[in-house]
Amino acid sequence: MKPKVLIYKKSFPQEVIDKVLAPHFDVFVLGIGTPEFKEHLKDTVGIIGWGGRIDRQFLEQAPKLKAFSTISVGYDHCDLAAMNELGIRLMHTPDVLTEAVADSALALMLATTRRVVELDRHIRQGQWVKSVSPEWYGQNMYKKTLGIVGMGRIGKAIARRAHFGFDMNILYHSRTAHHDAEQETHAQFIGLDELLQSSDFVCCVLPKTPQTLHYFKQEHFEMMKSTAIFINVGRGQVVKENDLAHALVHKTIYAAGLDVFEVEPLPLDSPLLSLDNVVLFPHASSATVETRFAMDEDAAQNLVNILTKPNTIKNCVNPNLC
Ligand code: 8YV
Repeated sequence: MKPKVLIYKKSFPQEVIDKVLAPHFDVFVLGIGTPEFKEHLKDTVGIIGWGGRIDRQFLEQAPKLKAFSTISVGYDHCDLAAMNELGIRLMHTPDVLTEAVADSALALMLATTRRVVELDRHIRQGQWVKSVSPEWYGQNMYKKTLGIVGMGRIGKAIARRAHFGFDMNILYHSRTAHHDAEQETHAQFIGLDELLQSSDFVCCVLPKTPQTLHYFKQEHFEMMKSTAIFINVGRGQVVKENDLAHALVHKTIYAAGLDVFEVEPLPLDSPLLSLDNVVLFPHASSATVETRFAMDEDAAQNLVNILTKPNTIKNCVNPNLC
């Protein structure tokens, strides 16, 4: 019998299981809340999946667990302190989704500034009865200023698209300066207030951490231009969503394009749902056929590496345990 690995993603590709995992492990694909999953937790050495709350209570049900491999770059659903204490290595997939998420940020920028979804709705409702008049005009994206908050891999990929594709002026705010982005896209490192006041698009790519919780609130939306557009492809809890909805209702800012929300799936009583100047995406920035396959494959390979090769640090969130 080989060591046991659990996967709690129903659509996980069988070919990845066969090729990457099966030579080393007995693999079980099960729903995370099911009694069978709970039973298998008792002797599993590795888990692959995304979502749920991977907290101390969950981890303590898996006394043999050596590694958890999340199918994501973000790991805010995992209790890292508990994992460190229990000696469980946490693996993630930071590289393979960068370009797909950057594409989504640009999609949300274009959709909001050119009002693509709103005008599509008008056509379907039979409101296109004469040539387009100024009430339906959008705003240019070409040569505008983009402020990126959180300049990691994804922020840099967004900057590249905006600079080379749309000749945009790039500003960024981050914990540290990124000279590579400054050289490549002429991005300028500035303070948050100045970024908010000067940008036509403000793009949030921040992860959720204790420091970024409700990072964007009313005072920040009030600093932005009334023509500015707010994009979020980071994490929903980084934004005080009620303050954002208030800013959109009162046209403090022009529009928002959101892939992530404080509560997901977005509750049906969210004020965002009744606003025309918001484009909503269901936490789907990495959701392309190619990227999701690459993430699944990466998560599987990460688990094999950490459990079979000593000193694996690539894609390990807590290399102190390797
Ligand atoms: C999700 C994401 O993980 O990688 C992240 O951090 O937010 C997304 O790519 C994905 O939806 C789940 O597989």
